[in-house]
Amino acid sequence: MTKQTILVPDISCDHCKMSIEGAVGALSGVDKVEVRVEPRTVDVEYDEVSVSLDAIHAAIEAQGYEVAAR
Ligand SMILES: [Cu+2]
Repeated sequence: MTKQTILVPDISCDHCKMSIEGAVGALSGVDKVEVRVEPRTVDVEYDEVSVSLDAIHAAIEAQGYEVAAR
C-alpha cells in the first residue's frame, strides 16, 4: 500500500468531501480515502499495482476540483 496526501485547494465543505471520497473510493485499488476540509487535503491509501496516482488525480479533477501539486 502507498499512502499519499493530495492538496486540493478548492475543498470547502462537506459536499466536496462526499463527492471526492465517493469518486476516489470507487476506483479499484483504493483502500482508504479521507478528505479533510480544513487543511483541504485528500489522504489516500492505495495499491500502486492496481491504480496510479495520476488516475486518482484524474478522479478528483473529474469532480471539478483542481489538484494543487502533482
Ligand atoms: Cu464544498
